[in-house]
Amino acid sequence: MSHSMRFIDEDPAGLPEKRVAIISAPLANTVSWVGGTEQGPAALLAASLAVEALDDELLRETWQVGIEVREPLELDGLSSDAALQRICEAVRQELRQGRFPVVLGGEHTVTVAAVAACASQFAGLHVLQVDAHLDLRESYGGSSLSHACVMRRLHDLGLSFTQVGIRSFSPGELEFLGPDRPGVFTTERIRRELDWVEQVCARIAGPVYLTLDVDGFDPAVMPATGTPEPDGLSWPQVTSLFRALAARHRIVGMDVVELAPCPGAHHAVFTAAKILYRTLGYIFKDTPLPIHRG
Ligand SMILES: [Mn+2]
Repeated sequence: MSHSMRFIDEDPAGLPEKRVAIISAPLANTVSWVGGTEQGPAALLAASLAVEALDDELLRETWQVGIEVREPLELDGLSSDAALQRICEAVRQELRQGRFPVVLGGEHTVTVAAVAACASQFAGLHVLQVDAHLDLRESYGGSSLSHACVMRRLHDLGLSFTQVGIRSFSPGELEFLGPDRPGVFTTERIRRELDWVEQVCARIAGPVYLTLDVDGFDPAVMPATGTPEPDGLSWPQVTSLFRALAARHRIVGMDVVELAPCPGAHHAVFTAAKILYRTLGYIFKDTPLPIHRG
């Protein structure tokens, strides 16, 4: 698939400000089951061309905040360490220019690099993870930089985090968290505790980094991922979380990871593109837009 240099089928070139940079990081070094995440960024960008430029909830043309798509990072043949360094540097560059970085995976490991870049700029960074999995393993498949270890690596960096949509974990991960797990919102807990969105927001004090592993969604909504776990989050659940989060907290960076396009499920890549557009809409909800059209 050729790489679209646009997100949403509108040309940002003439806009006075470019506030968002989309960085494709098609890393796929530690796939556990079904592969294809290296095709995720190109598929999401291609699908975005079919997403309506007028956001149907916000009634705003969010693309006018200025969303630029970068050339995909060249990660082929690199070790995970070297790939993460490249991603981290790319995110740093955008932050230096005051841009909001969006990283498209690729496997979830890319988050380690993006968060490290954001954490060096924003003190007290909290990470909000939407995911079916805790990703708290010390190592997995012989690698400490496996997608299954992402949140453990962020813990090693001393960052606080909250995990939403969880429904798959190992005994060792539970042991690591201990008996009380206030920061883990399983889908079962979300059903029981109706104020879960409020609870998630109340855990966060400072700036937030948002990492969306698409397998947090229910597989009916999002089949295009390596390990589709049943009983996942719905579109309204995810949007209500992101809406509240953006209204109450400063989101300083985000990623969409683990998208693995599969034949016959083009609704899934469309959904991934649309949730990114909607989330940017929430984040830049109060930014004045330069163009008014009837
Ligand atoms: Mn996951």
